[in-house]
Amino acid sequence: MKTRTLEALIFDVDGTLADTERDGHRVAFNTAFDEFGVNWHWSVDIYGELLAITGGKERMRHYYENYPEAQNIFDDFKLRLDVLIPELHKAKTRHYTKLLATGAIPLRPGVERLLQEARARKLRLAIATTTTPENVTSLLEYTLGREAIAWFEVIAAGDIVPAKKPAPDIYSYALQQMQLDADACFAFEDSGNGIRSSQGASLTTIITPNDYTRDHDFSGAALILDQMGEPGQPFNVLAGDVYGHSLLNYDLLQQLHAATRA
Ligand code: XBP
Ligand code: MG
Repeated sequence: MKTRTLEALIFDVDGTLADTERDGHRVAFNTAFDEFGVNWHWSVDIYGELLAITGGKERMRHYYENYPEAQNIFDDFKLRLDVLIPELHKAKTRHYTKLLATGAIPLRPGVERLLQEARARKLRLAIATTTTPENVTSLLEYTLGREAIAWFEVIAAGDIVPAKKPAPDIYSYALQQMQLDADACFAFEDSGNGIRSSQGASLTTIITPNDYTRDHDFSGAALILDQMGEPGQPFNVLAGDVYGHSLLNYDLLQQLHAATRA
């Protein structure tokens, strides 16, 4: 029997805090390809396939190595792949953060409400994501305000660990930085790779899937909700017990945590 109280919430970013992939990352990749004269274009459907590979640099290399149409590219690119992929990725990050600054990508329903409530109830907050650190700080700045970056005592992101999700390393890193055991925390994820990572670090995980991830395997999730819910916009429960609640709030988290300890 575990005895810990709930102390911290650890959030994935892309797909969980905001729907960033289709209209954010994908668009920024395509703009970077255009900027570099690379004749690649990632459609909504192709990008959905490519999301199986986490990390933008890894995703571009995977595309180059596995999609026949990606080979139809200038020779210099093939010779300088190891240099050009990081350069393309830097440009992509520039385009992505510029896009975030326009306010084009809002937080998903209930995210700000839950973060504010967690802060008021003195839960500790952290982030565990494969995306580049400045993408995280930009998203927080342009949705919640610059001061919100400091709400998170750890922002574990990008290349800080060599093995990206689905490896557990990024969650293990966040736990280690916070000096917390997994059973004092919940993880929040939206994808199959994400839950494999969080579960690999022994974290109880709550899933809010999106259009790209709704058919993923979420076996072992504590709860699957279509979204976190707002007053007047309750969540739909896809799996798990919500103890009569209609919003993902502090009380529901406490009840869930007590149930997972029993
Ligand atoms: C997010 C990702 C990221 C972004 C792109 O996965 O896979 O790679 O799509 O970010 P998760 P970068 O939500 O599971 O963390 O281009 O900055 O790598
Ligand atoms: Mg995600």
